[in-house]
Amino acid sequence: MSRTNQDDPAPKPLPPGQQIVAPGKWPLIGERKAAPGNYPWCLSLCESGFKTVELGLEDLRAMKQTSITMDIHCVTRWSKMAVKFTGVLLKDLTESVSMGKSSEFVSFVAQSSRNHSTSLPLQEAIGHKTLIAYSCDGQPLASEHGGPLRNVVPGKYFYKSVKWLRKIEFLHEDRLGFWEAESGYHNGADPWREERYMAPTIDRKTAAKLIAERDFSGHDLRSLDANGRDLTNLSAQKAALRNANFREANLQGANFSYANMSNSHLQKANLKSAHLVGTDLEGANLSGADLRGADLTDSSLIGSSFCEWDEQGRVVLGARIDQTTVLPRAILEPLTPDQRDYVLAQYG
Ligand SMILES: Nc1nc2c(c(=O)[nH]1)N[C@H]1C(S)=C(S)[C@@H](COP(=O)(O)O)O[C@H]1N2
Ligand SMILES: [Mo]
Repeated sequence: MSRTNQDDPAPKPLPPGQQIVAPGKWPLIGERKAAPGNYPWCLSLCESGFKTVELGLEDLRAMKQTSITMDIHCVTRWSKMAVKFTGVLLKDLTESVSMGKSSEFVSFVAQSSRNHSTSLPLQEAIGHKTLIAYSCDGQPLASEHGGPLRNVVPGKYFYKSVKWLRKIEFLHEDRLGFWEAESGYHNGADPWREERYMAPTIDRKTAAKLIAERDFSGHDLRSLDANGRDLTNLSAQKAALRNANFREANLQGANFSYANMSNSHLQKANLKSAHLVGTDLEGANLSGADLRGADLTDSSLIGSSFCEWDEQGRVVLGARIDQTTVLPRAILEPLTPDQRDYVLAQYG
């Protein structure tokens, strides 16, 4: 069909597999606050062979100021469109302190108790208009969202944007960031190419053994492929199962308490009477899963899906949920409105 009405606003482009958060919502992801440290805030710029430069917030405010309106895309499938950040472009910053010329990579380091950081090739970071931001939508950046200072990288998953930015290091060789090293997040982070995860880390033999024993508890099995497997009564407490594929698997009575199942694929899985207590299900797809008798108390559901619709808005794949499914109202709050409405409708 051709577009005839010239006044129609162009549809907002959303990368594949993302869903837009409810208006006014901005989920809090990862760390909630900075580690204790020295104030007033300062930003260190380091490059081997050069003297470290320390800049206060006032120094940054005195530099050329730029505002960028960008879309936030979290790897766990939520997007927040058109957020305006204000600060100093990495390009302008490197020029004003004459740093970075002899380096290929840049690492953004947070003031965080786990030494959180992320990195990018320097030219890519500059090309993407990376901004060292101190304000958001005209207000000082809120501390839970990284205030007083964070970097933001338009056109990359949001894990490339570090909260409580304390240090920028210019490097000859790349140094993987926290999520990239700890959780297998893809170092490229291109949302249009769905660069969410690196390849699986476990070898096939180990995976086959654990599947046969039906005991995943405490193991790191990210990106595991268990498509269609019979894993009745599986024991998987506290397992790391990010991006695991459980499509159409039999998981009846399985125990996933406090497991990390973010971005896992659970379409049409049999989850009858499964324990999903305290489970991280952020970005997980539970469309068409059988959740009768399942307990999802205290699970985290930011960016999760329970239903898929066709273009006409008809349900094509909906989770089976009834009075025996334990899904406290409060945990449904971070779902998109259409997902929440679907779930609530199942309770009648
Ligand atoms: N210091 C720090 N920065 C971080 C993280 C974190 O855990 N600690 N998480 C990253 C991830 S995965 C995302 S999606 C965004 C979340 O930012 P928000 O909490 O402001 O939404 O911060 C990124 N930067
Ligand atoms: Mo994220």
